Amino acid sequence: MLTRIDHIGIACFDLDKTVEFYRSTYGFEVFHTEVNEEQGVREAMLKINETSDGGASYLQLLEPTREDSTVAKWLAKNGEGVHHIAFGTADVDGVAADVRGKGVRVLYDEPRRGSMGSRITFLHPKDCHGVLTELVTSAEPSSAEH
Ligand code: V0V
Ligand code: CO
Repeated sequence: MLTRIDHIGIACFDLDKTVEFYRSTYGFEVFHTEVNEEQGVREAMLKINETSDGGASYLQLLEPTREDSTVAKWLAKNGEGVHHIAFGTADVDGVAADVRGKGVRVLYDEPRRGSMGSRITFLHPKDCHGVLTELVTSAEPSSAEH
């Protein structure tokens, strides 16, 4: 079961400038930053609100770390903007299996490492009415790295 919008992923050319825009315009502060080499991104998570399932919702600002990354390719084609949405679930394996059974392409055989120690997978945008969709199970609070 999906219980929240975990984050909205926004692709940008310059992470520091984009972080500053969200801080000065709306007052959102950076909750967490990290580099995910496997995904080819440097990211900043801005926490929007905590949710009733014990999780939270974020904006995820993404800057590519290499030319051949998915985000670099997307930016070259589209420019900056909303890149993906991510739904939170306590059971990413179960939801992935369920949607796969409904004919949606799940991009990874097994969930991979996401932000803050989460486990993530993606659904192909062409099977989701044009929206790159991510499924996220957050790390237990004790194992999250801040
Ligand atoms: C591509 N397409 C998209 C899209 N990316 N449509 C909507 N939203 C996107 N973000 C469309 C594209 O316009 C093409 O449509 C078609 O899909 C094939 O795209 P492509 O440019 O040829 O690119 P591919 O096929 O090489 O790669 C597309 C996929 C790739 C979705 C397979 O981006 C991928 O593996 N994404 C998952 C990983 C990822 O995005 N990581 C970065 C975030 P037309 O032109 O043929 O009609 S990392 C993250 O979120 C983390 C770490 C986290 O949350 O913790
Ligand atoms: Co994401």
